[in-house]
Order: sequence, then structure tokens, then C-alpha cells
Amino acid sequence: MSDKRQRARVQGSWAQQKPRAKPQTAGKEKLLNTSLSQSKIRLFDLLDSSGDYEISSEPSGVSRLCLIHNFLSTEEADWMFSKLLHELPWSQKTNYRLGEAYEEPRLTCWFGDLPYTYSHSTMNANTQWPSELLSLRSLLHQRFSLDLNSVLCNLYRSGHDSIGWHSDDEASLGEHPTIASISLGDTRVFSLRKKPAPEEHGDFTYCPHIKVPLSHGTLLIMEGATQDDWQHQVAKEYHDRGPRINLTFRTIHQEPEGGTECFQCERRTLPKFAGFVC
Ligand SMILES: O=C(O)CCC(=O)C(=O)O
Repeated sequence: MSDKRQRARVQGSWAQQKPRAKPQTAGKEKLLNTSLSQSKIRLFDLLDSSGDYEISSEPSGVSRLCLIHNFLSTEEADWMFSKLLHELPWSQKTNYRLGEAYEEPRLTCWFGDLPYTYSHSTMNANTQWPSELLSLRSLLHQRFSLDLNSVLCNLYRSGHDSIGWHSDDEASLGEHPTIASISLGDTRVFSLRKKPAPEEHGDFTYCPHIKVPLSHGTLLIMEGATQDDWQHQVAKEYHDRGPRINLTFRTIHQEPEGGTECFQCERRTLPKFAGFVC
């Protein structure tokens, strides 16, 4: 067995999966379906049952996912999907990478008191929250004590729309951000991959990968060190997929002075990560 493969095995086995005794940030609701306490994250894992998952533990902290299928009933999710699809001010954002402009392969809109900048392009503050999104934000507050002040809405028009590998680690999201993501419409696979150790020089081949199919009405909360230690994406699919809306509720802070950029992708990161490649 090659050194790399051996290391990956070891890495795969330490990432022990335990139920959270008491969630730190998604506080109030206690999930009962945490039957995976004895299992471990394998190199390639599929999470398809509701539950709380500890996906890694590093010096930066514990990375956690909380998955709840049917967070919205089918009727609620159908109604919400149709309302948001037809009424939100969807548009296609232009981003910049290494000085080159490109159109995002999906439509987006943003609600929050502060602007949100990623990939060298800013979504303006927008306080005109539709009542449906305010209700969902209140529901997340009531059920999990989450104080989320903004939402990035993504519309994947078909299987050809996507979002590439990234972490939600902009300085404006603060340390250890909690992201609550609600999916509506067709099921798409949300993938996570663990960031490699520095000696791997950006090679993700033997890093743990997790796939989470996100269906109509599902809630996924990412918390702890998930944005420090993992990346996520929704890849293109080459068979037919209907439209899907994803709502990622976040807490945005005034951007601190002195942030810096990832050397590879130019994302803005916290000052403590200066020189870091995400
Ligand atoms: O569509 C999704 O499930 C993920 C969206 C996402 O990664 C993001 O908005 O940062």
C-alpha cells in the first residue's frame, strides 16, 4: 500500500462519527435519529438519514452536520417552492477569478442588512425580505435558537446549473459560521470533501468525501469547523433534473479590516489564515 493510501486510511478512521449530546449552536431541537454513533466516516460516505453527524475533529474544532429530512412538509415545501420560484428577483451574478469575469452557472438573490462579497463581486444589502423567507428565518430561530440575519438564495434551473468547490469562509461570516440550508424542488447531491493536510499540496484524492442527497423540504445545518476544514459543492448532472432552490441562511458581520486572499482562488479569508490556500 502506498504511503498516501496508508495515510488516507488512518485519516478515514480517526474521523469518528458520534451523536451530539447537545448541539452547540443549533441548540434547542434534540434529534433522536442518531443511530450512527458506532460508525465512522469512511473515505467515501453517503449520508441519507436524518441525524447529527460529527464529521471531523481537528485543532480548528469539531465539524458537524445536522440533517433533517421533511423539515418542511411536502405541502409547505410545494407552496414555498412555487412562491419563491416566481416571485424572487433572480439574476445571474458575474464573478471574477484571477482577473477573468465569468457568469455563475445558476441564478441568485440576497436578503440581508449588509452586502455580501464573494469571488470579487458584491451582492448589495437588501432589506426587502419576502414574508415567506422571514417565516423560515423565524422557524430556524424557534427550533434551533439560530440568529441568522441574511439569506443567499440559489436557483439551479436544471442539472446543468451548479456551484463549484468552496467553503463559506469569507471574513464577513466570522469564525465558525453556522449555515442553515433549506432545499426545495428537485433533489441534488451536496458533496463535501475534507481539505488536505499541507503536505498533500492541494491533492484531495485521498481525503474523505461525503455525499448528501438534498431533497424537497430538507434542512442541512453546517456548523463548528466545517467551513475551516471542508469544502462543498453541488456538481452538474448530465441527466435531467428539474429546478431546485436552495436557501442558505447565514449571519453576516461588518467585514473586519485587514483580511487577505487565498493564493489559489482569491477568496477573501480571515487575517489569521493569511497565506492559506483554501
Ligand atoms: O445549493 C446548495 O445546496 C449549496 C449552496 C452553497 O454551497 C452556497 O450557497 O454556498
